Amino acid sequence: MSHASSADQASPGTLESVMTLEQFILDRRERFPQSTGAFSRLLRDVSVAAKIINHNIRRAGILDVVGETGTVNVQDERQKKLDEIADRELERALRRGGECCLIGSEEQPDTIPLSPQGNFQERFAVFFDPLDGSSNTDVNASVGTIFSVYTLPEDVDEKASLDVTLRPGSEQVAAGYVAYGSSTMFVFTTGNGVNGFTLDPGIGEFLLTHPNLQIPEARAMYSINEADIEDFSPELRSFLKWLKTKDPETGHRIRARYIGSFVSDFHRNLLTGGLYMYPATVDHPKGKLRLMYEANPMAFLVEQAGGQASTGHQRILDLHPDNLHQRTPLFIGSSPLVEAAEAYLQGREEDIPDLP
Ligand code: P6P
Repeated sequence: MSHASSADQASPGTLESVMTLEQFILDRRERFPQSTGAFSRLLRDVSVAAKIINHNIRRAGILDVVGETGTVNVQDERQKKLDEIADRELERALRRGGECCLIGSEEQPDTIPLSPQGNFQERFAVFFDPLDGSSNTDVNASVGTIFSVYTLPEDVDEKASLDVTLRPGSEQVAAGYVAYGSSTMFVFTTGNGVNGFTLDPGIGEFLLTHPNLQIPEARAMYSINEADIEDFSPELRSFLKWLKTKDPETGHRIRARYIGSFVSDFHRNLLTGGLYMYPATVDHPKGKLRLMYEANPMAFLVEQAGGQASTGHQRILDLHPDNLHQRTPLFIGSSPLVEAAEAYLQGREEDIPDLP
């Protein structure tokens, strides 16, 4: 086996030994062999917005960006100043980049057609939750950005209307999130696995730190708001009882972690193994998470990482969207845990698995 000379071996942690997000995307252009680089530029545009959003979040207490705007969004949720900033920066970056024909945002009532510049070989629609869990910003807890990318049919004009883009999550060409936690991470997939990049604030670059992420099948963590337990069905309560059972052999018992930010809970479960649940409740009879820009992108990611995402009765990526802001019940994470939840919720006692 040949050994690289010491001159070739970069010392660990130096720039020579890591790859930037842009280098990674350019190296992976085989995903779109006919690409004019438009897809690479689209992901670059999202990463630029992520850096600007990160800049604002990290100074929230210093800049006048905490608190509420005094307005409510289309979800009838009180908007945070950082919600508005994140929404504005994503729209600006995608409009300025010129690769995106249409955006759909949690903060906007309808999709917004962006007039494309120049000659397009691919046309992209991007759906996003600009700042998931934004109520956490006032208390210095983690938040995130989620995005979902579709290509538009060739024959659609640049003022694409919404119905052209409302397609099942299985037709996404890319999806990802930014987790603004103890560090800032950009995690995405184009259907060829999941890769994670950590922002080095010193050089302003996302560096590859988590290549080819696969979700462990461990019953490590579960995330659900158990304040709603009186709303849960008997089947869901039976599942939660099973989930919390101490393993008689190892003495292991699953841990509860619920941050109030889907991105943060999802990201931790992706690394440790676990399950995030937001079922139908009295306040949210169709679930709380939005299909187009929360459940679908994370379902694409988790399947690429070897996990599953379900309504409890159906695969998330198979759902046919009716509207931009529709909600769905969501069980997402390690496959054995999602399958066990489905078995309980569907009354299939015979399929209840052994404790993983
Ligand atoms: P609850 C944030 O608003 C969010 O959509 C998710 O990020 C989070 O997991 C959930 O709602 C929290 O909702 O009802 O438990 O406060």
